[in-house]
Amino acid sequence: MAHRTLALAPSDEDSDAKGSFGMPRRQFLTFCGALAVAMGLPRSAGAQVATAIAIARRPSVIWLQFQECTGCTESLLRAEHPTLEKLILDVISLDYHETLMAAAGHQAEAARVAAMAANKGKYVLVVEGAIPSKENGIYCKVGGRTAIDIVKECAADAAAVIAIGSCASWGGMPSTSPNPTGASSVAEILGKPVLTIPGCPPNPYNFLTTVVHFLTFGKLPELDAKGRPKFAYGRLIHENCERRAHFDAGRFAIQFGDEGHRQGWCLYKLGCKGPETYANCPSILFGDVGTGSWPVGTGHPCIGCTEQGIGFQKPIHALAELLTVTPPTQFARPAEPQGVGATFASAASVAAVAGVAIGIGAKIASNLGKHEDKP
Ligand code: FSX
Ligand code: SF4
Ligand code: F3S
Repeated sequence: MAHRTLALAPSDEDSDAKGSFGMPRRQFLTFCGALAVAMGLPRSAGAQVATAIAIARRPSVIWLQFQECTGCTESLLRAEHPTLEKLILDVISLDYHETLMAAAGHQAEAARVAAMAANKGKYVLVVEGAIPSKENGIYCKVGGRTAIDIVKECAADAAAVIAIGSCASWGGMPSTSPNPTGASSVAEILGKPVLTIPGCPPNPYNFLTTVVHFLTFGKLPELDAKGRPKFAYGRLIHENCERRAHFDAGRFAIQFGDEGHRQGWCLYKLGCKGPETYANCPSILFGDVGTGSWPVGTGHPCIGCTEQGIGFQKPIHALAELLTVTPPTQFARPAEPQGVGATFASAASVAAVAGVAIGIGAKIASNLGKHEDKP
């Protein structure tokens, strides 16, 4: 895959963003309509989104990496279809990114300082990875300076701060007990809330949609109490899951590889944390490889990677807390064969919820040109 060459040219001098990203105009407009729907707006707002993307100055982005596995960056760039990373790298001007930039050592540090000076008060700071706070932060240093120093310096003149991935959002895997380095979230280090896009790794569409919202409306999207965009984290996975009808009908896989597992039944009894995890994974899918491309879709229980206190904390086999369960008015017999006997209530709710939500994912994926559409 060809990466964009990182440059320090002022972001508003680049004309790449004025095109329609290699898509025919009509396909681009349809794609923007899908992005608008993903933001919780009417599809008709797609025209406004398209105009904003086409004429907006690409915001300068300073992307820092600390205690992490680079999975956030990988998920952004490893989409099979080239359009996704092209879109992301065309709507932002990625002016500092240690993994992707050609510069190294002092040159790289100079690039960061120069980009921040050139875009003072206007750049978006994206932080990937947790920040160690024990022993004055000595467990993570870049260029001889602690991650604490760097993130504070970079946040001071940023227009917006985005914590990408669970590590930056709430500490993630590095913060699990006994947390020897004192791994902390960006918000904890800065002492103020920031926008968070949790997930290990996070879904790149949620980053793209957040940036597009910023470009279209000049402000960040509406957030929940944990700093997460409501358009992406406003509903439980359990509400959008394509296996929900099996949950409501009492059809569960009990062991990996058993008949229920092979039939695609609900994974709740294998420890699926979908009932207590807020994320849109089943709706927007991962990797542009088609339907079922998300953890539960592949037959693995959701581990709640977006949720503090659940992902990497709660054992995979432990049963999820059922946060919102509205029982259907009638239940199918647990022994009912797959696809037969689902209740009217469960079938209707799955049709309504999954139809809309999965439709968005399918639409986005198909608009990127590679997807076997659901019937
Ligand atoms: Fe890795 Fe990112 Fe997980 Fe963390 O994603 S995929 S450990 S959330 O910071 O690189
Ligand atoms: Fe889907 Fe998991 Fe809920 Fe079952 S428990 S319906 S697999 S999210
Ligand atoms: Fe994570 Fe669960 Fe989604 S494990 S990727 S929140 S399905």
